[in-house]
Amino acid sequence: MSQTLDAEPGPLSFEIGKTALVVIDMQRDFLEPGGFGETLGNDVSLLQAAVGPCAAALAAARAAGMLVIHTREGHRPDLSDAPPAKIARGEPSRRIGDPGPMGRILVRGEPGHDIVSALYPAEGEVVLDKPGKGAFHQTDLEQILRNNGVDTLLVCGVTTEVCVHTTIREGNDRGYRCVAIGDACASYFPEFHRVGLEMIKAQGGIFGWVSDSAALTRALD
Ligand code: TIU
Repeated sequence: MSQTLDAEPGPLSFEIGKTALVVIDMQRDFLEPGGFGETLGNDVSLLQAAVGPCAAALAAARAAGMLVIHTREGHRPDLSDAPPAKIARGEPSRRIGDPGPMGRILVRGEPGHDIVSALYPAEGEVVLDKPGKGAFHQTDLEQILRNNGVDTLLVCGVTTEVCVHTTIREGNDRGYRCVAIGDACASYFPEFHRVGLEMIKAQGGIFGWVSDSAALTRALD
């Protein structure tokens, strides 16, 4: 049985069993003070806007029995998978791997690398660690999606124009139908959030669709 999701540039028909909700990087390092997002000079409070809508999308997906995948951006403790060009970004005394109030910045296993408590993964949900911005880069995401027969990705999380965009672009090029759940995404730059969503759905949906958490909840009801 298929469901219909109200989206732009047009409605999308999808099957729950062939769809995954992908929650991108809702980590303390991006959403809470003292983490990677703040070291880059950002006002992290702006990302709070996505928490409620992400929780609604998660609740709807869980109730429907949909595959849920949480991603986390971060690096091995020895930083062997962190490109020097990436480490060089940000305030010199608080770069990737440096100590901070939530442990070493953007390092796997540290408190800041963990997902915020409001959106914590449930038992059995996939948690995917990724070293880059896109969720397909150097991860087993494609294998997981193939094994589960997935053809459609509902993508939410942070930030809209960085990791959400990169993942949607990567997914689109791999043949997945990608939908940004717009209100469940957020950016440190409200303008980039707005324009980022516009970019996805322009030109007849050049690399995806844009919907919202209320439409997703209606579609799965
Ligand atoms: N800085 C910024 O906007 N984003 C990132 O570095 N990572 C993600 O988007 N997750």
